[in-house]
Amino acid sequence: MGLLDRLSGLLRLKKKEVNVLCLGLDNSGKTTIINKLKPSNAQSQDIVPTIGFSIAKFKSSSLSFTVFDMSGQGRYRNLWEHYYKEGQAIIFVIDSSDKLRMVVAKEELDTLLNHPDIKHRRIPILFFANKMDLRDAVTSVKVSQLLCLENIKDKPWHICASDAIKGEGLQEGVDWLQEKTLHFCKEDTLLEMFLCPCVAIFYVTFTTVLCRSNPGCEDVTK
Ligand SMILES: Nc1nc2c(ncn2[C@@H]2O[C@H](COP(=O)(O)OP(=O)(O)OP(=O)(O)O)[C@@H](O)[C@H]2O)c(=O)[nH]1
Ligand SMILES: [Mg+2]
Repeated sequence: MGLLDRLSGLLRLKKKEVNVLCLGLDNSGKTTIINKLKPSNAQSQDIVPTIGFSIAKFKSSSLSFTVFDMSGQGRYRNLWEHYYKEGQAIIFVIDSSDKLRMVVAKEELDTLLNHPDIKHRRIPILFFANKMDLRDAVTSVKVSQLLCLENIKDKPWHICASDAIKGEGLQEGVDWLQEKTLHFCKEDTLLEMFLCPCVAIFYVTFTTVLCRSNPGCEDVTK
């Protein structure tokens, strides 16, 4: 990110950008959810299974999200870890009606949580217990129990029941994600607000001292 971008971010002229990883088994509804979060004129009418991954963008009131929509198919899941370092937040989607594969979803979640690029970070994780409209769907409380979410102690997490086709439950999730991500951005901003003047003072002092010790030099700070 360039200096101008950072300055406009600090002055709130531009929405802060956040990279989000969207993970979960194939057919859980990741792409449908992300599509629904885009403005209606940017939404696609035709959702097809994701090959590899795709990048999408959507905005909330204060943030601009860049989403890495990863394919959940078994043969592509080994791609996920290559993007863990980039991610500042995670959306993990579960098909609440797919009881048979809930154990596979839990295995993938456990592998994610134990990965060295994720394990020691307080990265926020938003879970969507999706497909709530289907008759076989279990409640979000049950999904939470089946995935043992209460064992996640070192990361902020939240689970929302959703119906991605109708768009129900998505806004609640994005509001939570925004609040948690802004919390981390504020820490960054405070650091930047402290560091920027320090770097400027150091630069001026350093160039002044350098010029004084070199009589032929024009004082660049004037
Ligand atoms: N009934 C119902 N169907 C849904 C819901 N969300 C998604 N679907 C359907 O589930 C299917 C898979 O949705 P996708 O969004 O492609 O799933 P995905 O998780 O992106 O799948 P991969 O890209 O293969 O990893 C599509 O037919 C969607 O229409 C939902 O909340 N309710
Ligand atoms: Mg997809």
